[in-house]
Amino acid sequence: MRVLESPKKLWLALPIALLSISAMASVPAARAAQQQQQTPAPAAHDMDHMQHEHGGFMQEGMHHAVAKGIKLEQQVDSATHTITLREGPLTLPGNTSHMKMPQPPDVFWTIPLDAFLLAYTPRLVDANGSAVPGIVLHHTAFWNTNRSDFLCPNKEEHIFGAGSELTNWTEIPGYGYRVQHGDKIRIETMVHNPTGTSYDQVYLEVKIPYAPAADPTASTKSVYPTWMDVQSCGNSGYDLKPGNNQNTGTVTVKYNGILLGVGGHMHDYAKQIVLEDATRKETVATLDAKLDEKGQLLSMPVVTFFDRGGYKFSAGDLLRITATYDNTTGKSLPSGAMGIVVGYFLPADDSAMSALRRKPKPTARQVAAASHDM
Ligand SMILES: [Cu+2]
Repeated sequence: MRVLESPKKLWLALPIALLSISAMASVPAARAAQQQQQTPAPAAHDMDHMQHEHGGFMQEGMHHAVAKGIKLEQQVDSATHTITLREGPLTLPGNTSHMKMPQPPDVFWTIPLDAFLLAYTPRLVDANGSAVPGIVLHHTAFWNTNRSDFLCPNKEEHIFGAGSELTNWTEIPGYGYRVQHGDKIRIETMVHNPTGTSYDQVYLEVKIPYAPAADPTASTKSVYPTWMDVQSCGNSGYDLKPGNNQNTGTVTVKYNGILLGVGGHMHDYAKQIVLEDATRKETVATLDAKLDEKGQLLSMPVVTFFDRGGYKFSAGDLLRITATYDNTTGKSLPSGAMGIVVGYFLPADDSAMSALRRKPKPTARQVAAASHDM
């Protein structure tokens, strides 16, 4: 087992670690962690009402003003096999919390071709193309609305996420995430600006290299992002009481396959997250948070299972996730915590995963017609 340190708010540090291993390098590109205080979100009961709609993450149900004029554009470069997405423009006045900031509405990316998505490189730029600091990105999350998550079918398939660290989901040679022409990817982005500098006309740009699925020379294997959450299949955010907090969730794997490796996603005051295969009575990984002296999260480790050919999951295995926090603020922190072990799953039989494709929803007109018939 191999343990690597990775940056804070790591939506998936794993690809970095996997790449560094495949490149035979022993030290990942550790990044200077950003000292961003997590802004407590509103109480969980405020967040319930839209969650079941589309398996939301942390944004839905909060009473944000909606930013106007936000568009998503995509550029497909078929010579280099790269898609560039641009979401914006965003106006970000200084010293504005995520609750006060008008937030972009969800935008939808229509997949232009049958392909494997290989990597994601996010960055923030202004209208002149100059870099804007990542600290203004609270998070962005990509969800495939045409597929169900393999661990939590009540949710859309969560395929990518990034926070202020602008984590680069590096390509893992030989692996990719298969999409079909016309798939609709919902992009949920939340911004804030804890700095004293205002930014205008900001765009979130994500570069996504792809491999066309029709390429007969390609031998890309499908991997599935795996979000093992202490909240089981519910909304990921939860409250912290003052002092010690230990929360446990479970989820059942319904497919045979292997886990290639895991990273962790937690917030400030985190101590540890543990993934167990309760059926096998084995600890899969123990990830200890690294904090600064104020309790702010600096990094979570990444563990890979290459040396043993992946960690084997059997259909029916019950996974248990346990997150511990020590909230030293003396106050309760509503929705202040998350505890997610994030990895990549390689199923033994990829065709079994086709069952996760969702049936097309009836259009509004069909719904209206049906209700008139009744
Ligand atoms: Cu989080």
